[in-house]
Amino acid sequence: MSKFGVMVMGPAGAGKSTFCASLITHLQLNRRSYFYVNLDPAAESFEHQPDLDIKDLISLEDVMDELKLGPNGGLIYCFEFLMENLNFLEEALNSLTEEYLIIFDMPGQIELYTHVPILPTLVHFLRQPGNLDIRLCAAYLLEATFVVDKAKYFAGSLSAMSAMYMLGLPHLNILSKMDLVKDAMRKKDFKKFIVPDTSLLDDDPAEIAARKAGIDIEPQNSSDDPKDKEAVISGAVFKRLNAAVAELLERFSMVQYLKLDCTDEDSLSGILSYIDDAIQWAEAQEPKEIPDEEFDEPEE
Ligand SMILES: Nc1nc2c(ncn2[C@@H]2O[C@H](COP(=O)(O)OP(=O)(O)OP(=O)(O)O)[C@@H](O)[C@H]2O)c(=O)[nH]1
Ligand SMILES: [Mg+2]
Repeated sequence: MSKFGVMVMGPAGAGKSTFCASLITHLQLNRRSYFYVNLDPAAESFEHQPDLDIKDLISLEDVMDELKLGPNGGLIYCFEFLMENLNFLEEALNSLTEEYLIIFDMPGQIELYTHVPILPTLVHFLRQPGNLDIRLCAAYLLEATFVVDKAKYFAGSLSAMSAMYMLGLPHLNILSKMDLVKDAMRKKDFKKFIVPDTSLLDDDPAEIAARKAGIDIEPQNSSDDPKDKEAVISGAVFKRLNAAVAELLERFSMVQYLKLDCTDEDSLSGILSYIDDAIQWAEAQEPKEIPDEEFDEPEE
């Protein structure tokens, strides 16, 4: 019997826990079963109480106090500890049926998604056939406000792609907090950010004018002095770096975004159907018996 789950990931403050809470409220309204797993050892308050909380295994505060670690080192320690105690997850999740959507609320430390090999091990454990056998997908959240700063937007898109490669899961990229940009940006302008590509860099008026005039904008740090090479990247070099990242994203055509507005039921319902599709949840459901009263004629 398969189980089904979604791992909600993304940088700090991207809106992961808020999305988990809204998704749970939406599932409740639609009479669907869920199991909420908090894997952020620093998370304190929740709109919906987790069904399983990593803090019952290990808390970041204790780790930082006792081992004199900082928050990031402490988090890595907590995850290494979880890896040594995977029965904590196994015991809680083992009896869940295919009706349940298991929602993993992840921490926001970006290093967890990019440079430590802990998450691939965790994902492998959760998906392993014959063991928990969870059909899992990733929901990677990035704040929609990032589109205001293109460098930030491309860097965020690159981190989403990095998580996608590292985990090898069916992967949804989601621009969260859409309510914050809805009024500030025209729909047509925002549409360009749904699939990152190099044309997004075309609308710098100075650059367009320079290109039209056939002028090559020279990098500011073009000297051979090693001290200059160490200097902060800026000006044309920075633009070229952004263009290279944009080209990379475009060439692989791997990143595309869905829009999320947690205050809008239709938006949540749309995201949930993408999750369901990615893990093929509907296909595994037993046809349910409809209670007789639902067939009753409405009273005049
Ligand atoms: N306007 C708006 N604010 C949001 C939305 N989602 C989250 N926020 C706010 O953004 C902040 C961070 O939200 P969280 O849901 O805690 O983000 P997170 O990704 O879980 O954060 P960490 O777990 O600390 O990495 C909070 O102040 C939320 O109220 C949203 O859809 N719209
Ligand atoms: Mg959170």
